[in-house]
Amino acid sequence: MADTVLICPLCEATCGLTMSRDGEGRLRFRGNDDDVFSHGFICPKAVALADLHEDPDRLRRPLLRRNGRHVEVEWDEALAAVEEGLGRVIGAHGREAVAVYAGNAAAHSLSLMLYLRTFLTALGSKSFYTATSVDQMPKQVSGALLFGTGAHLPVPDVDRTSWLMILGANPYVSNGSLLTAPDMPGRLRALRRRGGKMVVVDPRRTQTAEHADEHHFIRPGGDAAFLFGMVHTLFDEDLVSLGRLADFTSGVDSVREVAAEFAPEAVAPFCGIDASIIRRLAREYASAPAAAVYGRIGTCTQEFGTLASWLVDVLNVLSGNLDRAGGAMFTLPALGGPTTRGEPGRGKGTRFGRWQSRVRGLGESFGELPVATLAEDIDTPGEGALRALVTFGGNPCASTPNVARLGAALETLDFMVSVDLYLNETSRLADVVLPAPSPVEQSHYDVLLNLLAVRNVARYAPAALPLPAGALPEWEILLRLSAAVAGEPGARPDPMQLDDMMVAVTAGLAVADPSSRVYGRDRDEIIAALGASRGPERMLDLLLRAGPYGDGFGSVADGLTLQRVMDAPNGVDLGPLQPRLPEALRTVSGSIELAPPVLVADSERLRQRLAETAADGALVLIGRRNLRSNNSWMHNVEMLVRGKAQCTLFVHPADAARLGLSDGGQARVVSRAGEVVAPVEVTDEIMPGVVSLPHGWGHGTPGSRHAVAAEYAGVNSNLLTDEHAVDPVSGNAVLNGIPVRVEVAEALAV
Ligand SMILES: Nc1nc2c(c(=O)[nH]1)N[C@H]1C(S)=C(S)[C@@H](COP(=O)(O)OP(=O)(O)OC[C@H]3O[C@@H](n4cnc5c(=O)[nH]c(N)nc54)[C@H](O)[C@@H]3O)O[C@H]1N2
Ligand SMILES: Nc1nc2c(c(=O)[nH]1)N[C@H]1C(S)=C(S)[C@@H](COP(=O)(O)OP(=O)(O)OC[C@H]3O[C@@H](n4cnc5c(=O)[nH]c(N)nc54)[C@H](O)[C@@H]3O)O[C@H]1N2
Ligand code: SF4
Ligand SMILES: [Mo]
Repeated sequence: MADTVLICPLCEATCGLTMSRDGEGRLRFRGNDDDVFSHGFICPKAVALADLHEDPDRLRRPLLRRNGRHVEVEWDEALAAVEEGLGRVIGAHGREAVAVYAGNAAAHSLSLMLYLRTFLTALGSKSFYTATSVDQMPKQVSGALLFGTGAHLPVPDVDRTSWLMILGANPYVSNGSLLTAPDMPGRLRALRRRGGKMVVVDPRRTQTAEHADEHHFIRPGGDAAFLFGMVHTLFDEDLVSLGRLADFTSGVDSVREVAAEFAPEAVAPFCGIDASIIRRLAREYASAPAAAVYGRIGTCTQEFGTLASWLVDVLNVLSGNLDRAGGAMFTLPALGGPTTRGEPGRGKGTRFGRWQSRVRGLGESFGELPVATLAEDIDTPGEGALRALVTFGGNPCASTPNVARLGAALETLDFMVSVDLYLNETSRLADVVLPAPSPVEQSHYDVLLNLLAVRNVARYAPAALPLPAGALPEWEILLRLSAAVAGEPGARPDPMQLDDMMVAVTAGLAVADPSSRVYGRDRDEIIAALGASRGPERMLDLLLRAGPYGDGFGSVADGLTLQRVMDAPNGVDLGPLQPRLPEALRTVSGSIELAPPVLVADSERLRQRLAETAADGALVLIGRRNLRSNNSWMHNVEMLVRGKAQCTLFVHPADAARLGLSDGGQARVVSRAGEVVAPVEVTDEIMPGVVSLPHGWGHGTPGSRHAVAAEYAGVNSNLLTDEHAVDPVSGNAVLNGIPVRVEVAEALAV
């Protein structure tokens, strides 16, 4: 059999793969050397796709809960149960009583990327939650405020930069995030080989830090203060130099005023980095030919998440590095996106807080509510309590703060549906579980991640294996679910007509958009040209052809169509990132609004905290990621979990000595929300006063189907994180810097 080419859907790196069979017929995945973007790079997770595909625990049939047990049923029966169950809740409590949670797979599954919207529209509930609010919501909020585009953010141009500062990210392990770049380790090595410098700021000396020129421990939550110290230095030492950005940037003076309160000498005790180091880094950064500051999970999922995310961009603007080669740049994606639609250089801006969460009153952002409020909006009795939940490709009982409360709340729901590959800690609680096909049975195009890639590329891969009998493609599952909740009982729409409607709406928007390559054309002519075949490919073809490189349905010779992209199985390289400002801006003013009032105001919260330093003996918890893991969901693959235990508590030797903890012994970790007992790993790679536990573990809960994962269960670190702790601007959960007490767990000590 000839090798089949595919694109890895597991993480943001989007590596090209090949699939073949060995002599015994077993699947084998390798890096695709000819891929225009990844050039053969691969990590252990992609090798494990074979085992994931063959995993007997992976769901293949719809499940219905009867007498507390999940039994396999036919699709029609499962979908009828959904229509009845959700219909019952909607009839009694209204549409808002049905909540939706979309997990990480919503950024990786082509079907979810294109069809989740259809389901949300059909359902018509504002009770929508995603993994974004335990992840990058602060970055999206600050991006929307500064540039007018929440989903399309500047990306550090790692391939051309000469000075890169990484805060709260570990791309040697995560392979990059909000930064799509296959082989981040190789790209970072290349940066140093060409004489560039890499600085890592992290409470842990990570694998990435080991490969950096400099690493500085920072106190968890200290980033906004530290970055303010750098901003202050730029003004103080006359190093601000916006270059061409000055023509379309407002608010510089306000930033100068706010930063005046944050001299390096004032922030140093709070963030734990010496003032002299902060000043030196600011000078180095300002004098580098091309430099970028990049922050990720550690700067987002913390107390000052939006401030820190904002200040990353503030630095890139003040130093003139935004929108220049080697700085931080916007992509020009083939499908288009928020920066390619509408009037170039100007937009409507983003309104936040159009509705609020029920109990705590936290505002929505981009149409979703903070998931940290989901449990209380279910378990607080009274008017408006949530009564049903639909989850897509997520595991909130593993990944959101205070999972004990959420799990208990989900057990009280009237009805729950999950679409997933597994019966995990969350879907085990669902009344109906619908199996998404294996990743290798799904076609792929990175609709979202190409917005954030270090190169403009267009790559499509058809499903590597056909769907087995009795399986439904995920887009069809979504259409059938949509039809089950749209309209009224007895008058539901036809699922496939919903697909036609979606294409018609998108085509209508495209012909009305002056920036589109089909502007002014006849909508029905466009729809007819797409053909009648349903599914994601038709939508992809439409978006590609109307997009910035598109053929405009015949108006641009050699423009892209889906067929042209398919004809290049190794991908179409559209070149390195190009400067796009001010045209890519979508703010109301048409300028970079560098000093959004809400962030200037939030700076005061930080200023008031500067006087605080860690009390003697106080400990805070942070997370970490493992190379052979993917959040909560690849632990049922033996080759990824065997060997040295991954779910251990990192403790600094000084703290271990003080607390009487020993390497290999057990520790009890206690927070406001809960407690866990985990094996201790004593290591000086973690900062004193900080302990670290990875998230996504704690398997083997009753009713889940995870034979392997249950053997390597680990503990769920989100038993410790606190649902009350959120970044107030974005509502994002605080998952790092959790105050904890740690003690020897006598009973379990080895
Ligand atoms: N303490 C702590 N908590 C964290 C984090 C942290 O750093 N620390 N990180 C946070 C982050 S960044 C994230 S993104 C979240 C992740 O939070 P979630 O998205 O809730 O969790 P995942 O484990 O990524 O779950 C993904 C699910 O999608 C399923 N899946 C995979 N492919 C498909 C598919 O094609 N279709 C469907 N329908 N399902 C599929 C998998 O089986 C799995 O159950 O966790 C967050 N939680
Ligand atoms: N192998 C693997 N790859 C993955 C995933 C996975 O689970 N496993 N998950 C994927 C997902 S969903 C995402 S979002 C990305 C995330 O990608 P990254 O952000 O690169 O991932 P992390 O390894 O969580 O890195 C966060 C870092 O922040 C540090 N940190 C914690 N608190 C603070 C703080 O207050 N300040 C600073 N400066 N640093 C802090 C931690 O020590 C850690 O090193 O990874 C993706 N890739
Ligand atoms: S780095 Fe990510 S995209 Fe690349 S092979 Fe590994 S899991 Fe797949
Ligand atoms: Mo994430």
